[in-house]
Amino acid sequence: MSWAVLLNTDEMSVIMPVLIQQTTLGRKMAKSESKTPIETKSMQTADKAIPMTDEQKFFFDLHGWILLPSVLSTTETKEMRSEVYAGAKQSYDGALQRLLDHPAIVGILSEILSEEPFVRDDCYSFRCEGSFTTIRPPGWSKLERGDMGLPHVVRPPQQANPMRYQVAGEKIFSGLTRVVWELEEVKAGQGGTSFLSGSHKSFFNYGGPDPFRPNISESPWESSMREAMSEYSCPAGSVVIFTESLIHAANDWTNPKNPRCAVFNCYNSVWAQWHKLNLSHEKIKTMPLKRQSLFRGTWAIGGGPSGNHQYSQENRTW
Ligand SMILES: O=C(O)CCC(=O)C(=O)O
Repeated sequence: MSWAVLLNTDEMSVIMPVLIQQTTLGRKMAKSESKTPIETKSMQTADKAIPMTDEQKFFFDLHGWILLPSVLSTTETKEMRSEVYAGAKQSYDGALQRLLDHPAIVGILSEILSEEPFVRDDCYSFRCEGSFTTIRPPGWSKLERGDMGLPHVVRPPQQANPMRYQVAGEKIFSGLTRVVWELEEVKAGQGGTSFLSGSHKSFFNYGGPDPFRPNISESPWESSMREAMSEYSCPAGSVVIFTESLIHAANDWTNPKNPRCAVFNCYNSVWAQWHKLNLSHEKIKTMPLKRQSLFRGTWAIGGGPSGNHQYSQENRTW
């Protein structure tokens, strides 16, 4: 049995290793490669969710993010990367579509965005909010982004709202949650997303003039907060999961060896929505039935005895 080390690294050192079973991930990925679930209409996608471990829960709660290295095989990574380089703007088509409900993230998202009674076989217990891809060549500047690379959150963690990170009854609710698939190698300090670990649970505001502002602009502590931020190194085919209640930022891509090529997918509770979905019914209908359920309507009670389990044109997120 071989093990991969799940590392949260900064430039100089390994902060904390968390073990995941590499053979399990490898076997399941090989299975998904051999099938083409995108073309089938089966209820189930090819693989079974891998449950979140207690160790992953501990570090996700502590830091607000975790990294799962080398989740995708080299072949799978190459295929998905070439789709992004060929112009894919979201992970809604081709091999990239498999990332939406990859077994390595399904167990984790079920744990941090749902409750046990709502976890079912015939639909996912969380929603997909949307997807985008990015290619950042060496020399790419964070100033190209609308937010100019300012550290930000969905809503300041001190404010009560349905997007926020919470823990109650020994249960995580991560709120708006981001899953980043890194399809090229990332080196700490050379342009991956950076995180102010623990800030998702901060009781105090980050010092700007407006407590409702979701970024740290005009905070006199900007440079000390940036210095305290963690970065990660990972091989191509790794995935980073973080709560959007965590202060995080985009950074200049300075790695001369390769561009950043990443897929950013966003998830939420089936009872909450932040982003308006820009995805056609025609596209959703090409997906396996269970994958379609990621885009069903955002509600819990009412709507007939069958409940909110299946996607349809009438029961979709807008
Ligand atoms: O582009 C990045 O590295 C940061 C992404 C980001 O800000 C987000 O996912 O909310």
